[in-house]
Amino acid sequence: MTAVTSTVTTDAYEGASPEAAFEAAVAADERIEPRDWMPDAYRTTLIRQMAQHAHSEIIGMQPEANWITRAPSLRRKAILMAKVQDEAGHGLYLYSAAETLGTGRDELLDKLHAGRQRYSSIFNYPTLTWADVGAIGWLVDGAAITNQVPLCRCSYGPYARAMVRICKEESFHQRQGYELLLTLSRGTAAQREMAQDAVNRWWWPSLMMFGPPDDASAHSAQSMAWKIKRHSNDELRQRFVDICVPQAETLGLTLPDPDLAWNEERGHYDFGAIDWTEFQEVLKGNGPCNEQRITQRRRAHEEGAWVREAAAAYAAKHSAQHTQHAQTDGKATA
Ligand code: BYC
Repeated sequence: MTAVTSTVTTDAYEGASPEAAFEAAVAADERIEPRDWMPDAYRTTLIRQMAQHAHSEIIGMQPEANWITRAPSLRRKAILMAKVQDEAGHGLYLYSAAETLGTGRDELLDKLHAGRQRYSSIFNYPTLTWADVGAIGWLVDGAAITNQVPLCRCSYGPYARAMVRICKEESFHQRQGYELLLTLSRGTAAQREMAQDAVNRWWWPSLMMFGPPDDASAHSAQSMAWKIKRHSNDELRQRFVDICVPQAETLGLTLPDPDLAWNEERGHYDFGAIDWTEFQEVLKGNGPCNEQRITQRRRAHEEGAWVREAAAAYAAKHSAQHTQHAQTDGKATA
């Protein structure tokens, strides 16, 4: 990964018009910071992508949380709880990063709950067995890392910096999923079958996580020109397939695609056609779990209202005490 070496803001381009300073900073691989001038469409695109990303992190807690009470050992339970908590943390980093663009967290959550902002298609699939926790770690977190490592070089500073920490944690998540599947695949025949079944169900939806094919990707060209995205959806999808095939071999599991074959000429694995109709249906809200996920999210938000109120009351009390102490100290020194 080539690091973005400088965090020089557009202030460095004194004398240039704001537009020219922005273009020059992007061209020079510098980061755009919250107080820098940026085109409205750049801001809107970032809010759209970062909000979708943040929503994915918190909705993504649901399919895995489904297995916390049924984890097969204390060790597995502790690992899974830590992972699900990490996802909540990722959501918080990303909502905070989105707030630097002038949009409040409440507003973003309202849009999610009203169905006006998306979350990743992948979280609309059910976790039917314990092996799904492994398949999510290996494939879903693996796909997420492939997509997110280049986002550490995103032109928008707060998003790029949030991604550095998220990627470190995702890397641990991916490994725990791989290790879980390895244990199952080396276990009894029933465990092995369960691992294979989970991989069969999660493979294609994981490939869809990268978004529509390049020729149908509405935002890619502009996002790449702005260096928000560094690679196209198809490039990253191909990278992911190339990484997964040898890993599946080590696991002793197969990937459910008869067309998967090494292409010497391209230096990549060829793979079969993705069912984009299924993807579009999931995006329209017709996936197996869309209704369940959003209903649960709305309920969690409503049931958490007292926590937000208590936190706000506590903060107000502390701020009042702080002001009172400052006034008392002022009088004492007068
Ligand atoms: N699902 O022009 P395109 C995680 C939409 S969570 C739903 O290619 P773009 C984890 C897209 O929004 C990790 N919608 O878009 C958490 C657009 O619709 P709108 C989640 C999708 O933005 C817990 C339309 O299709 N990762 O790892 O240039 C537990 C056209 O697409 C999807 C991120 O969010 C999809 N899969 O590229 C475990 C990564 N794909 O908005 C794990 C950050 C596309 O015009 N996001 N759409 O109505 C990105 O990198 C980019 O937004 C995408 C799409 C590559 C996803």
